[in-house]
Amino acid sequence: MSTKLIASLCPYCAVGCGLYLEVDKGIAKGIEYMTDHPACEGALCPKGNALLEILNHEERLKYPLKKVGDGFVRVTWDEALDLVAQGLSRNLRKHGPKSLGFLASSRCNNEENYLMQKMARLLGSPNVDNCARLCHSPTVVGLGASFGAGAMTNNLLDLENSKCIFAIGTNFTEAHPIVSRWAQKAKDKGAKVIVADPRITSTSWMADIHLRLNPGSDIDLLRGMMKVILDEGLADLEFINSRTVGFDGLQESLSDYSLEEAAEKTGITVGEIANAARVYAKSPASALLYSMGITQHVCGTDNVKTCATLALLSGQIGRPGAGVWPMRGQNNVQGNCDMGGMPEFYPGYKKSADPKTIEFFKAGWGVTELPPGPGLTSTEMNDAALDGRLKALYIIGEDPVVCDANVKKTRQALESLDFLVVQEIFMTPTARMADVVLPAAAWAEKDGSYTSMERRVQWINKATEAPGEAKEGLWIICQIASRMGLNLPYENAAEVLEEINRLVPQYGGMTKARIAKIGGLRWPCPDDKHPGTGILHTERFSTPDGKARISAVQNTPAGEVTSPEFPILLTTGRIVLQYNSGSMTLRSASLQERDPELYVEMNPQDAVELKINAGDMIVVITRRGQAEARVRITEKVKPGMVFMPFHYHGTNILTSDALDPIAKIPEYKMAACRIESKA
Ligand SMILES: Nc1nc2c(c(=O)[nH]1)N[C@H]1C(S)=C(S)[C@@H](COP(=O)(O)OP(=O)(O)OC[C@H]3O[C@@H](n4cnc5c(=O)[nH]c(N)nc54)[C@H](O)[C@@H]3O)O[C@H]1N2
Ligand SMILES: Nc1nc2c(c(=O)[nH]1)N[C@H]1C(S)=C(S)[C@@H](COP(=O)(O)OP(=O)(O)OC[C@H]3O[C@@H](n4cnc5c(=O)[nH]c(N)nc54)[C@H](O)[C@@H]3O)O[C@H]1N2
Ligand code: SF4
Ligand SMILES: [Mo]
Repeated sequence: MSTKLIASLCPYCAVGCGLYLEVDKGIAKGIEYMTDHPACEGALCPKGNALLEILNHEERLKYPLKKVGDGFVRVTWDEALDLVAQGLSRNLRKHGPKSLGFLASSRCNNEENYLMQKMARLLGSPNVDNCARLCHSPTVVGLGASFGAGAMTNNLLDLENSKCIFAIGTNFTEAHPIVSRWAQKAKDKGAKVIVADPRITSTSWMADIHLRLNPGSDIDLLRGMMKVILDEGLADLEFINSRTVGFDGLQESLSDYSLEEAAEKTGITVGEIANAARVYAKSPASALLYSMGITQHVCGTDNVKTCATLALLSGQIGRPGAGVWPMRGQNNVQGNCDMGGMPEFYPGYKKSADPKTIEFFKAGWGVTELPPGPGLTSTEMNDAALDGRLKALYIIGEDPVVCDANVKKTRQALESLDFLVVQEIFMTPTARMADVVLPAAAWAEKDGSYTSMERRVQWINKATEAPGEAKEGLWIICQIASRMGLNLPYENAAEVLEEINRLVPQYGGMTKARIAKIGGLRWPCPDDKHPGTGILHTERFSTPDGKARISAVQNTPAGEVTSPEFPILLTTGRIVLQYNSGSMTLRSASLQERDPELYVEMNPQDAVELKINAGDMIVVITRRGQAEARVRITEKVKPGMVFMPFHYHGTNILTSDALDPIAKIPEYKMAACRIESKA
């Protein structure tokens, strides 16, 4: 038998499940479960199980393409790379380095992302961002401000030690299915589960207490819980005194806040809020899990800070089973942010606006000039393209034409660019707009490391051959860089990792040999003897003075509220069998079977009022546009609100691009809409 088993990772979500690929002559023929993988113990969710349908898909991009008229023609790599270098250089010369933008891919490995941001900055552009902008940018800045590190404080296995799991704005049973194993283990050992979500979800089915709050009222809920904790003497004063600052401000801001007010704003009862507060604060170890229901609001950063504050107030952090679990999205979004794929930070979360950072990297990279930040976020790049400040954009593995909020605007922004290059594994709606499309090797076809939501850094080796002439991202970036006169002389990912080890303190001891072992290592891992870190902030927080920041913020109203013209609240999110833009999962026949098209979930009461039947095609209309969807009538959504998954190409025509002023994340979770029968 010539079949080999090669260790790999699932390329979808940030749980970071391991698996073996059965490879024969460079082609993956099957999957073998990796039962000794610490985070997944051999389990995979349906997307992981179906990944070969994608890796071996006939529509994978195989050749470089250039736009001619409305279509594309195949070109050689030489021509494609020359075109890219010319497109970027032309604008650099004419309009300066700030006219260039770069989107790094959280589906790609650390080494590719490190090089992408390095190239951007060596060219003089501070404008590099990634999909964390649409996702956990409030975590990076909000949790970063509260604890000094914007990462999961504990780890997935440690969830088993929790006696209370408070899941707010996360539907982990669908979005991170394998996390359910750890939550279930905790539940089996007696943990109480509290879920705060406006919808009934498969996660809320797991709950002992389901707080079905009004969308956008999380700060009111959390403040209500804090009020109970303070009034009933459940605050951990010893912890507060020794390890935090800002408590007085919180006390003062809650002094005239009442539970009745919290109940009115959230739509849940005083009794439910008090009960949840008691269970959370009294349990010997409480985990607070949160995700997009918290971050994707105009008050996303404040939401995150308030979650952090609840944990601090109750002393529910820094111990086994007690901490804050931001449920990061993409397989390498944690790593992309760690590698400096954000305009606010150089690698290792060194602030781009700090002159010391610039000096550090000038020395580290051996150059005399580097652009200070913060540069443009991805959401700001759209505005900059529209008003002529941004002229050229290099996108690796992102599909903003499907995934941005208010995609009509994104389309116009991309149309107004002088030059767009997209590096992809499939022809996406975004790639279709490009001047040049570069075919990339997918995860199994290249070496490199990925950092999961629990800070777990795992190296995988190339297992299979890329289709046609598709190339590794590392090679492509270095080729473009050298054509633009930069010196990025890396032969392979291992060399890039060595530089990361030198310049990113959290990754100091993450050598290839160590992280290639099954399960890798969790950062911080400062040197090559360090065993990695399972739980952060056990003794001190990562802030300069070692203390956490308690914040006292009030709720802000949504960017868009319902009106007689748009009387229904539209919220959007995920379903288990589809993934983000669907560029991969919509191509998988087995995943496509259950939910083949865009649908909208509506409460029976609204359906009666609007004279709509299950299965009807209807039109959902917002201030930005309209989309057709098939109706599903269900109690899962409350009256007056509808839910649409965003994996199909209509939803984001509708969504609101109102931004959180700090993190610049759009408010995907709240738009006002109207529903009409299809004429
Ligand atoms: N199957 C699948 N898995 C995925 C993805 C995918 O596309 N498909 N994407 C990955 C990515 S990139 C990410 S970021 C994660 C995201 O994972 P999640 O954040 O868990 O996913 P969402 O469905 O966007 O939102 C979570 C929940 O927030 C609730 N919610 C909405 N508004 C509010 C609110 O105002 N308050 C509260 N408390 N809750 C609210 C929604 O009803 C929803 O159930 O998933 C990752 N995993
Ligand atoms: N309405 C609504 N919209 C949302 C959200 C929501 O909750 N509601 N959530 C937002 C969130 S949290 C996120 S993270 C974004 C996600 O937005 P995107 O990051 O744009 O979504 P993906 O589909 O993950 O896009 C990744 C692309 O990378 C490609 N790819 C995969 N592997 C590789 C590789 O190895 N190399 C290269 N070059 N390409 C590769 C895939 O084909 C895919 O097209 O969507 C956001 N949009
Ligand atoms: S939970 Fe996430 S990483 Fe694990 S198999 Fe499913 S999609 Fe892949
Ligand atoms: Mo995400």
